[in-house]
Amino acid sequence: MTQALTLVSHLLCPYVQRAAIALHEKGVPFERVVIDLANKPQWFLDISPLGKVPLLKVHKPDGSEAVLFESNVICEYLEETQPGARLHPEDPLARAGHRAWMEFGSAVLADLWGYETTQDAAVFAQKRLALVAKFERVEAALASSGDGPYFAGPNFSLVDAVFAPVFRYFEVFDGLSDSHIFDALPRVDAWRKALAARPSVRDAVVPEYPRHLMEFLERHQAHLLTLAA
Ligand SMILES: N[C@@H](CCC(=O)N[C@@H](CS)C(=O)NCC(=O)O)C(=O)O
Repeated sequence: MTQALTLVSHLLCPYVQRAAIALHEKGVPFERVVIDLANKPQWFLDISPLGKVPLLKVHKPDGSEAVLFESNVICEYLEETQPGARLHPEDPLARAGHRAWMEFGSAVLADLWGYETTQDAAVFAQKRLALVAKFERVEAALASSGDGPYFAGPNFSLVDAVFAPVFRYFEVFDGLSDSHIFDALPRVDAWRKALAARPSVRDAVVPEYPRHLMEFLERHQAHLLTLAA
């Protein structure tokens, strides 16, 4: 049964991008409503238990509406209910492993938040090291998970949908000043390039995404900006 879907979004949010990528991969049409997190509308606060995006509004055939929050929960719901490409492995053990790496992607985003918002050079250096350590773990996981181009080999999965928005940040950051984070991580480097070329990944953000991210860095007076050549 088809149900109309609305993804409540923010232009930069990496968690929103997960759901948008999954929807694109499955070829499922959806409406996107973009809100300003600095000025959250009351209707959004009323339906978002944590005051966070993404939300997925599911319009039911009887006219009622359900609201899902938490990006990974939304992705799992889409996987269970929507037609199109399967984005999880069939094997339960492999599927559990993928879910674990999706969680790992959220831990990477927590370090990234500090990396991109801090004004402090020492905190920045510490977050950079934390990111390198996490990407080294990813490099090791890729070594045992297939020959690419995606996380588990030729088939795009939800782990790819989680990491693509992570890597997108570095397209902008490394344009300011090369972080060299991926220099010794050839598998991660090849993976991020394959993800950047994927249409669902490209289309998960507006073309003005780099400008919005630069404005975000300026609003935070981010240390990253001081590294620009
Ligand atoms: N665990 C949540 C995290 C979502 C999240 O942190 N969203 C951010 C934007 S990227 C947000 O809405 N923050 C609320 C705010 O900035 O006030 C998920 O996976 O959906």
